[in-house]
Amino acid sequence: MIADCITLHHLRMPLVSPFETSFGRTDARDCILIEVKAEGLTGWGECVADREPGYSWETVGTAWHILPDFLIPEILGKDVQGAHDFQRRVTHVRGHQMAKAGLEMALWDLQGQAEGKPLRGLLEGARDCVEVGVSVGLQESPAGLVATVESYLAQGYRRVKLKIKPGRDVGDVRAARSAFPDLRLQVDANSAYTLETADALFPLDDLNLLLIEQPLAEDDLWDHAQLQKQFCTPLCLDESITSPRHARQAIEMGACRVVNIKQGRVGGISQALAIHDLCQARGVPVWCGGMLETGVGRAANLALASLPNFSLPGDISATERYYREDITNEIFSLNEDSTIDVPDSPGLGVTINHWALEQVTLEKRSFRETG
Ligand code: OSB
Ligand code: MG
Repeated sequence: MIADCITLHHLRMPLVSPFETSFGRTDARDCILIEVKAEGLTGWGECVADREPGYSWETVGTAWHILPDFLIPEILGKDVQGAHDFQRRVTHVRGHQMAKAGLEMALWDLQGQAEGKPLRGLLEGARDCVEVGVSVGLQESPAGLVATVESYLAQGYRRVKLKIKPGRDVGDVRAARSAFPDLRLQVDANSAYTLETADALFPLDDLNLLLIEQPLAEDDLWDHAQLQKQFCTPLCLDESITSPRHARQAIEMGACRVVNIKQGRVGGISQALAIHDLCQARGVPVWCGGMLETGVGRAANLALASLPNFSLPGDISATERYYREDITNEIFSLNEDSTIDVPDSPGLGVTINHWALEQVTLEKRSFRETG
């Protein structure tokens, strides 16, 4: 398909409650929504880079530079044949996975609309609803954490992830575990420890956790392998896995036993698929991580999570857990069995609420084919 106009929308959306991790606290989430017009259709993608380089070195600012200067020129006015052709055209751009992924998502949306197939169909997803959990940020106190978890359980979530950081780890997790002895519980440190300070996490091994996510630095597969040897609980990597090659090497090295897949972090849905297939072939379970997405990114995550080796619940919560008002007309809600339905309309299966989009747009830039 030949794209004739691409528009970037820089959004800042207020969260229903602040989200705090080991790298910081946020009250409003930034992202770039990417609108691609081609042959009378409009595809949407979400670039999940944040305002600050806390989770990843990519930011709204880096994507706002890389998209217009290097990625958009590779597709505007060119006959791009789907995601693989897109990846081939941008291989000379090193890194910038989130910028690439946002654009690739819009191409999937266009392809699905053109073929009259939902993204789940294009990806050959196996399920029409997927099991999900909720990611709970750092709270004021262990008692506050227990109350927050309780409110999510009341909403129907059956798997909970707790954010931890040095000084707010074993005490918090013990409090949650003793309040909810049978809950499917896991933790995420977002790279807050070193091999030395991770000794503090040893007591977690006795708390029956599904996994411990990204305890060490994002560029440190080797030390994760050393640490995994000291734990019975599976380590899961998030930040460290930015390509199918890293996934393979992490598995071969024993740096993790579970992989968190985020299409944004790995450079697009095509790369997420490759990691899914590789992990499946090696018997490594995967699950779909989240980046507090709008309805656009959430729709993509749900389609991805419908693939067979997504065997653990994803960080894909209902719209109301994040936003009072989303920029899609479709709202995602939690079913009684802690699942969310996968969209089944063509493409991503969501439509934009242009009025809501306008309310949260800080800046907008359009690029047209001039040739
Ligand atoms: O590490 O998984 C993470 C949100 C922003 C950045 C990183 C992470 C997260 C979450 C939230 O844990 C997942 C979600 O509900 O979208
Ligand atoms: Mg994580």
